[in-house]
Amino acid sequence: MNSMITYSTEVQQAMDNNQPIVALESTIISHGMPYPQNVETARIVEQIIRDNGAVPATIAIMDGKIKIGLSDEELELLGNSPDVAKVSRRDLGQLIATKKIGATTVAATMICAELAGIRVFATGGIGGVHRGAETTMDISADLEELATTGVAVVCAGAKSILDIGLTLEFLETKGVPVIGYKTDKMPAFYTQASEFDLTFRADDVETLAKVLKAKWDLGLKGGAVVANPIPAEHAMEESFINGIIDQAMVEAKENGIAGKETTPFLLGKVKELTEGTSLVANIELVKHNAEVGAKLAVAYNEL
Ligand code: PSU
Ligand code: MN
Repeated sequence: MNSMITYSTEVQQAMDNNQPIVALESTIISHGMPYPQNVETARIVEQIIRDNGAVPATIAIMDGKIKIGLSDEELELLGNSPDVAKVSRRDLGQLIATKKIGATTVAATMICAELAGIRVFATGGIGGVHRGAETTMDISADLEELATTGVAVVCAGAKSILDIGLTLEFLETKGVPVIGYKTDKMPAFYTQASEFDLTFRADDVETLAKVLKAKWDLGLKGGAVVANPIPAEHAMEESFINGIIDQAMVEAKENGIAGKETTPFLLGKVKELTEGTSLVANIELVKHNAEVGAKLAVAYNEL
């Protein structure tokens, strides 16, 4: 057992009993949503996973260790302290060596989940190719991780703060399956569909589980995106949210925002400009992904 990893009692018991486990990221708590909704959502999401037959494993870096499964106090600490680092693949060694507190992105959560033997991970949205990446070269490390690390990420697609078309091109080049769950189109986070077609659709979690197992049994490295649209009743009006996103992009440029600050800045601006309605949509889609993630983990565990 790797001495840099520690498990909560709940996750350790699930592992000992070969129960299905769903990984959860912590950047969505520290940098993706405001306090206190972030911590409340994290707790609700964990409970949804339990209610659907799996065990939640929220992942973060603390005290020089990768923590798989967090206590209530640890969730609170992540959600309500100003100096939590956003940790992607690049930052993992640094955070462990310096014993600082770090919240894992999709990329870093995938790495930690794979180390722990967890195959299914649920979140809100993945990072991607940013608009204007042809000059900024801002491409999220999440995409490279999906190409490398064997974890399935259940998400509501990618936000249109990103270039969704280029994100899909990048994933195709890297051989990452993007599977539409009950949809033929790539979802766009706040809306159920973007203009982009997917190449495969699954209408039940058993099919999803079989596709993942076949890929991994072939020895193909890398993960997969399970693209699960926001429930219709919580979806936002497309022209409204896209107008807001355009305005947030202008403000990011005016403020000279770059690098790892870009995604948190845009998420915060969108929330501010929509007076919080985007936050409600965000919370609802994460809850839906947790439910599908738990059902997928159960189905995968039974194969
Ligand atoms: N998209 C969201 N909410 C989030 C993130 C993305 O809708 O909280 C976070 C995730 O942790 C994701 C990270 O892995 O932002 C991507 O950041 P970057 O673009 O800097 O790679
Ligand atoms: Mn970036």
